[in-house]
Amino acid sequence: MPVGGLLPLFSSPAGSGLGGGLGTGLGGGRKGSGPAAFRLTEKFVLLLVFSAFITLCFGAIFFLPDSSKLLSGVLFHSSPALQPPADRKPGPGARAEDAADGRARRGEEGAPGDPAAALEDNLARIRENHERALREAKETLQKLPEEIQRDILMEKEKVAQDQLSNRVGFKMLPPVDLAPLVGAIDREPADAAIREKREKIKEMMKHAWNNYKRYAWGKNELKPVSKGSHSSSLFGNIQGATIVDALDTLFIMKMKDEFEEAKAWVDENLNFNMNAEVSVFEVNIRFVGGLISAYYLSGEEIFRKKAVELGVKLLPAFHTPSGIPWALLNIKSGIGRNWPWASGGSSILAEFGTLHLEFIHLSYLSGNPIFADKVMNIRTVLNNLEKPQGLYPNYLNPNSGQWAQYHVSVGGLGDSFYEYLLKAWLMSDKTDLQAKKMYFDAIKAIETHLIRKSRNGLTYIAEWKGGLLEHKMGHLTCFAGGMFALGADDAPEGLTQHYLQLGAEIARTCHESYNRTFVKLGPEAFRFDGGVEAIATRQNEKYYILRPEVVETYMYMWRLTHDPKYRKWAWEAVEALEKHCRVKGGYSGLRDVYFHKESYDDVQQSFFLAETLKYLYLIFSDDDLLPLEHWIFNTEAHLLPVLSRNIKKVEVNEK
Ligand code: DMJ
Repeated sequence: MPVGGLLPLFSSPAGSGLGGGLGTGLGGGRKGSGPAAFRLTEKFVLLLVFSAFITLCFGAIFFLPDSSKLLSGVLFHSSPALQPPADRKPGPGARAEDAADGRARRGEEGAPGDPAAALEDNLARIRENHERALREAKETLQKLPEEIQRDILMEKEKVAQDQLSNRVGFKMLPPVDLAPLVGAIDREPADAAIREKREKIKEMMKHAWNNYKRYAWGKNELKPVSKGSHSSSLFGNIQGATIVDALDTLFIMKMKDEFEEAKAWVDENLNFNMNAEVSVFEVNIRFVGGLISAYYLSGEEIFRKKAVELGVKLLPAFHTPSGIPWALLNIKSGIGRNWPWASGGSSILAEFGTLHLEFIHLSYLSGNPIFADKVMNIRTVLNNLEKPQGLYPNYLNPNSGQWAQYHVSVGGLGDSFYEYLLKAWLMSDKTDLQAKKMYFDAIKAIETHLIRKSRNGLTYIAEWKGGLLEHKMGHLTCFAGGMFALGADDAPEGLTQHYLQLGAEIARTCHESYNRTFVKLGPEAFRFDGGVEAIATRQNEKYYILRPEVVETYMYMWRLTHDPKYRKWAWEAVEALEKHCRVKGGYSGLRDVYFHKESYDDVQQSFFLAETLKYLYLIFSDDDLLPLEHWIFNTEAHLLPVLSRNIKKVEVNEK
């Protein structure tokens, strides 16, 4: 900077001192001639030396790049070890902001260029840095070496994931081999009576879809009685749950126009760029699962692109010390947390244990192993943990990586974790031996500790609380009949028949829970105590919300045994739905299945279209529609093809 540029800073209004002297000297010519007087050239040299000296001093304070260190060393006697780490050092932009911020907090104006204010700002910033460094050093000293290492790893991973989010979805996704997909489109069943029943179920789908379209298009769900839209907080602000959940059902029912309008909506409106806190589990099973399924069935790229985009959004949920994901995630900020009611802020087995199938496919579809790595880490954590009596408790603390409350359930909070162990084995073309072992070990422990027979011979699955049994079975638990039967073929030690039989017994119990109600649809939970069997005794357990688990088990039992009673029971459910849940504006859940007059809950759940109607349709279809050896149903009945061992599973894009 030129010297002249600095001089005005030091001029004195009185005309005295250097500035004044200079003015006098320069303008006044040779006035003084005594020994104390200087000649003009001497004055000029003196002036130059003096101004150079002043410039140097101020330069040291304000303009040298790292003068803060100098000052802090002098003023605060700081040791180099307590300086903020290099990567935390604020950049030039941050300096200006810090200074301005310091000014604001002190309530000063501080015009730019005012040296006193600048010095003040510098000192404030130095003080702040110093205090922060002290704080951080203190925190670091209190941490164990493993914790420090873990923090570094988490930080590194966050950077890697940020890079990934910027990459995936904007680059070409790798080619996918859709050739082995069989049975996505079928022929009409030969039997006319069956064909007619199947047509009826398709008509139910049309009724549900058309009313959703009429009254709630683009929103999450339909209110069929009040004819409006319903939105659950599970999806944050993400919209269109019914559309995405229904896609594959529309496809297999050959509702082509409806599928096309759903696809167009996804293309134009399905949006994940929003400030929304979502349930990672629900968004995964319905949206990621629905999109992947639609992609494999139709081959339309838009579905794959959206699935991968959403998968990337969910990745920050895994930023926990153990890698066990949070239940809730803000998909904009990437901040996660757990349900406040879940045993001291624990993650829930059925939630973090129900990501595996979709995430394995996301890796395959994106060519990036990060998704598979995340769920394989969950697997490793669970496999390494000590299990009480071989059982998996429902709550796990993501910070400590340890179990919380010992509550075990094959219904809500636990259910689909077991389902995904079995299906991971099947979806891997039976190469994932770890999943197989964990599944069969788990169901062995469940059979020993949770499965009981009622006095009149109904087999049920109770809940286990720290060793004590609660003799209650949820509607959700009824899926387990299908699961036992589906895994039976690969059971160890000649147990195939045993597990098939167990599946049949659970199907029978769940059918009884339907049969013992007024509407012939089952309650949310039923009990085997106080002299009752398969009946809900508490008012808050008497509702039915169009859930699929019972017909899901009928579907597997039908496919695996062809026992006609499963078609009969499925048809009973169809008739009950038509009689009691169908309203002009769609299908509604019921508040009390024992009550002689319908009391509607006024919600048409998206899983009614994704699951209940799909399973019913399959029961009245031939087995060549979606053969079980080729397709895996995720827990929302979305279709994931078996990843044949001939497919090279995950190839990294960037190689
Ligand atoms: C569905 O969203 C899924 O089946 C989930 O696994 C459990 N609950 C509902 C249906 O009841």
